[in-house]
Amino acid sequence: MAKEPRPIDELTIWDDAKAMIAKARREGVETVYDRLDKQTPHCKFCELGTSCRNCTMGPCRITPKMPRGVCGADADVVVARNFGRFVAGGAAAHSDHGRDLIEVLEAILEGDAEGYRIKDEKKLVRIAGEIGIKTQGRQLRDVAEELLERLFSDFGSRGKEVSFLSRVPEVRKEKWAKLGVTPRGVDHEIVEMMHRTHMGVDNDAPNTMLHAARMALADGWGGSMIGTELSDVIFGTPKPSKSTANLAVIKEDKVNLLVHGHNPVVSEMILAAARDPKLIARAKELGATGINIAGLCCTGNELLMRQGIPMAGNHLMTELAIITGAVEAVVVDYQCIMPSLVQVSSCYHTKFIDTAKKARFTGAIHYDFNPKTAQKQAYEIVSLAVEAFAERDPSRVEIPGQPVSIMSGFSNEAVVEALGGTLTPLVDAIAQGDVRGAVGIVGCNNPKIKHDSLNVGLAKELIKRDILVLVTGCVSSAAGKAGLLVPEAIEMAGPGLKKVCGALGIPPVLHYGSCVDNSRILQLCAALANELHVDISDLPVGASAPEWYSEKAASIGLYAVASGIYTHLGHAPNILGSETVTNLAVSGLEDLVGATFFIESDPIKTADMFDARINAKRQALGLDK
Ligand code: XCC
Ligand code: SF4
Repeated sequence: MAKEPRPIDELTIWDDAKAMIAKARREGVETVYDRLDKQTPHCKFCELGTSCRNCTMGPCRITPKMPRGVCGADADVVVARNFGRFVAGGAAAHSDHGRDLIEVLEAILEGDAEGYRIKDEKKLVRIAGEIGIKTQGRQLRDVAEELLERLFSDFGSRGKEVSFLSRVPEVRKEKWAKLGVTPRGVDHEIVEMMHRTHMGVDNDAPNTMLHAARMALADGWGGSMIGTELSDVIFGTPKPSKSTANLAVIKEDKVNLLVHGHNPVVSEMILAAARDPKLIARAKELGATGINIAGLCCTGNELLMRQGIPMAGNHLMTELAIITGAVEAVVVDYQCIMPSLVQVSSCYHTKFIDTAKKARFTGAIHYDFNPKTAQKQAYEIVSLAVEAFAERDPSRVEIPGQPVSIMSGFSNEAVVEALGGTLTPLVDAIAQGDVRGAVGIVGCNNPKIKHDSLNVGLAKELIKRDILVLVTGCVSSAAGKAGLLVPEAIEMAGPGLKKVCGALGIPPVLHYGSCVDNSRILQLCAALANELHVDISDLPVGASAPEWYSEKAASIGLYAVASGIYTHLGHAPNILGSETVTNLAVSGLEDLVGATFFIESDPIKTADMFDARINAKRQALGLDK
């Protein structure tokens, strides 16, 4: 018997989304919500993490009656192995993205990347210096070449620790060394996790979990940090700028091209091509007034941070954006791109174009994008979008609402500049209690959770309590649409935050970038801890992924906790089938790394938890009596 679809009001908090879900239902276009209905109830063993497919003596399911798999693995071992591989997927995704940027830098240095250049030379020299490369009196090229070698070697297995550990407070590094979780090399830790989780290798759940932490640290302080830093070097370090968000950034009178995925290497070129006068002239010939590039997910965040492009939406808006009927092309790189977008595109005139050899979509138009030919390829792709404008069916176009203003571009460099050159004013504001603490709200959407209800609910609740909020990834669009990313949002903040942000002319919720840019938050925490001569776990800070869905989010959560940051998840990962693993995650890690996870699905209660934690940390630092 077919289930009744859930009422639209229960699915999302946004009017633009509701209008498009209704349109999808009218037009018979299947969305993520329809498929979730068909997939539920989910397999209980998989939900608990107690099913194992790691060998062909199984698959096995662990139950009270069958407490061990064929090989003898119990629930703890099976859950830990599954979670370890889950986090490995996330760490690999971020880090492989980071490596792609090293390869672009290499191509630039080899003169093989027309259209790309080193935009922020100062930053290149600065980060080289930070990881111990001699910079004084040397040519930029020599420094860049050595940096390249060092970062490539961060992926290998010969290092004692990844380079950016130079940023970590000494006390933290000592803790990691004592636990044996100092991340050595990105590929090293991921390969070792695959090894450990093979049948008959690591059969002690806490030991597997500690390695998961080590691997996640290799992501946060390695792969992701490299991704962020080199994106800044190549495309420029973000500075605050204004833009707009929601589906109304799609323009009825323009050729609309959406960039989706994570890596700015493709989308930066697309944006440059869209400014080509010949293509604009052709768009006008076909009756459009111009070419509009808008963003989805983290590629969107990358371009919003550096180029100020408008944001069409986050994860759960990606299908709905196409359903407006006004999108000529979706150009994707990799990660978080639902394969369903090919089918949704085929219901309209939308061209779906994939660009990475490692991320192909059956039914898509494929471009084997590479730095050498990027300019020409980008021109061809934008040209495809422009020509598609002629195929648009105006009777099927519906673009809901009005765009909302946002402010973006808060890199640490930009924040330090806004503060007058040092972090001291921020430290003072925290010490005086105007800013009581800070929480990074990060991560995704998940159709099991009312779209953006927790992301927005938690952000609003925290700023009321004078807790500064930093957002990245899909939470940034949510915060933007809720009006939280403009200086005027201080009206929704508590008195202290209102005073500080008001004086600086910044929003109480700062857009800190894409998901790899959570490394910016790590770096900020490390800098604050170093300034105060304490450990990261002593700071009045927290992290949250309220509506997470992805392996990457699990890796982010784990590197945050392992770095000493108290971390909230809106729902539990698939570990509840093991008491050992669950207890370790929600309490046992506190003794080991000075932070834990907590799971809570109510935004007010979540804010209460952060409040209590921040109060305790403030008292321990002697800031409050
Ligand atoms: Fe999650 Fe990363 Fe993806 Fe959005 S895009 S759905 S991982 S928040 Ni970065
Ligand atoms: Fe079953 Fe063990 Fe094989 Fe997993 S590794 S499928 S628990 S026999």
